[in-house]
Order: sequence, then structure tokens, then C-alpha cells
Amino acid sequence: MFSSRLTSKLKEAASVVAFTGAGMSAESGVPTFRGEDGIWKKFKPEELASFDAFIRNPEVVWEWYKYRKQLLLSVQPNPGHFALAEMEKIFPQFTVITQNIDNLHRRAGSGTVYELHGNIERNYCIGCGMKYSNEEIPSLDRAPRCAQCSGLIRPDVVWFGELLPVEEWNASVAAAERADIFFSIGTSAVVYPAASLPVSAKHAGAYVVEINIEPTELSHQMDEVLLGKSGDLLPRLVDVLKHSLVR
Ligand code: BJW
Ligand code: ZN
Repeated sequence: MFSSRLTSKLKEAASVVAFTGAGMSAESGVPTFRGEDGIWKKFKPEELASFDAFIRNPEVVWEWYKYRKQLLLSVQPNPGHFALAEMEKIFPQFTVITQNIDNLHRRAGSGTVYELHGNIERNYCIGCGMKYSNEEIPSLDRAPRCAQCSGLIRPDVVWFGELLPVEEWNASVAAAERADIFFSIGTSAVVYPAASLPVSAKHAGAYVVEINIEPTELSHQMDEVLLGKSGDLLPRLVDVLKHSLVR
């Protein structure tokens, strides 16, 4: 099932990175962004995922996040998430770098997780910066306002044109550059600067492996492309690690 090159790389690897995107959570029932069933077939990103859009129409943007926050209350991590949490116990250094905001890696038990595009369970006031958990924000019947300064509260996610969180980004670049193996999982790899990480890892010497149900923009730069579902392939990879490799 897996190439002998990959199994021998896995055997030698000390530092491994899993870089994940929306496809990672697809089998949990979280819609992806692009592609046939992607949420951006129905909603326009420029009308929802930018600060300008939020200021223009906070009610509409909040309606979208309310829908997604509610959806996430009913979903669970899938076997792919649990497989990555298992891998953290196997490799001396294992880092999850995710573009996902759904918190499913942590809920599956992964400890080192860098969230490049934020986390939908957190919110903050654009006026004074006060932080709000989902439970703390006032009713979502309208766009919520800060109890301290009446400013608009926004979800703590990264919209187009916004900078990625600096510490997470720097730590992610460092992890990519020291990786022996870098997995790019369930991402279309079109959103930058996140999509530059697989290439940075490769330039720094990592063996770069893509796991996706279809080829992506970056497939031609990969050392290996595994076509299939992450919830299927990752547990099989863990089986190989546990049973055929004596470490
Ligand atoms: C499966 C599967 C299964 C399905 N198993 N696989 C350089 C070049 C070009 C453009 C830019 C650039 N630098 C910056 C830009 C602009 C912009 C950008 O990249 N635009 C491009 C789209 C053209 N980037 C930004 O604006 C970023 N900021 C920035 O660069 O700051 C500097 C700056 C400041 C000021 C001015 C200009 C620059 C910020 C990007 C923020 C992205 N935010 C979002 C929304 C988060 C909040 C929310 O969710 O509401 O993040 S956009 C959306 O896309 C979300 C995702 O994290 C991100 C990536 O999507 P992802 O995860 O790849 O999902 P999909 O749906 O695209 O792909 C799913 C994949 O899974 C598919 O391949 C399927 O085949 C696969 N799949 N089932 C395995 N079971
Ligand atoms: Zn405030």
C-alpha cells in the first residue's frame, strides 16, 4: 500500500509535520471551501471572509459564523484526526500545522497544534481587544457587541488580507524547515502564505508527501502523492508505523 521509500523514511524520521486543510475534517461532516460541495459554491468569500465585508455587513457575516459554530457543536474528530494524535506519540517531534478553525485536532488529542487561520471557538472585540469564548458572547440573534466598550465582537479567525498570527507562523516555518517528513493533507494549497510551507519544507530537505482525494496545485512538487481520504490513509499509516517498524 505505501512505497518502500516512504516506509524507510518513516523509520528514520525524527521530526514530522502534518499540515492540514479543510479536507481533513470533511469526513467529520465539515464542508470544505472549494470544489463541488465546497461552501464557496453557495457563498462568496469576498462577501464573508474579509474585514471590509464584516464592517459593511456584520449581521450577514455573523449569520454565517453562527451557522458554522452550530454545525461544529454536532461534529466529532474523525479517524484521520485520531491517527495524527497517535503519530505524536510515535515520533520524537511531531507538529500539526492547521489551516482549519474547527478545533478538531485538539479535540482528538493532538498537543502541538499551530492554528494559522485562528479558531472559531474564540472571539474578540475590534474596539478594545477583549476576548470572548463562544459561551461568553451575548445572543447571536444580532451581531454581538462588547460589554466593555460596545465595539463589535468578531470571530478570532484570519480573513483575506489579514496577517497570520505571528508566533504560530514563525513556529510553523521553523517546524517545516526542520522536518524530515512533511505531510500536506486535505488542502487545495491555494491560500498563501500557508501554501508556501510544503515548498519551504522541501527546499529545506524534507520528504514531502501529499494526501488528498485529488491532485492539487502543489502535487507536481511533492515527492509522493497518496490519493485517498485522510480518514482512511492516516490510520493505515499508523498501523504500518506500529506493526512493521521496530523503532
Ligand atoms: C480531502 C478530503 C478527504 C476533501 N481526505 N482530502 C501570494 C500569492 C497569491 C495570493 C496571496 C499571496 N499572499 C497573500 C495572498 C492573498 C490571500 C490568498 O492567498 N489568496 C489566494 C486565494 C489567491 N491570502 C491572504 O489574504 C492571507 N493573508 C496574508 O497573506 O496576509 C498578508 C497580506 C496582508 C495585507 C494584504 C495582502 C496580504 C490570509 C488568508 C486567510 C484565509 N482565511 C480562510 C478563512 C478562515 C476563516 C473561516 O473559515 O471562516 O481560511 S480562506 C479558507 O481557505 C480558510 C482555509 O483555511 C483556507 C484554505 O482552504 P483549504 O483548507 O485548502 O480548503 P479547500 O476547500 O480549498 O480544499 C480542501 C481540499 O481537501 C481539496 O483539495 C479536496 O480535494 C480535499 N479533500 N475531502 C483528503 N476526505
Ligand atoms: Zn470592547
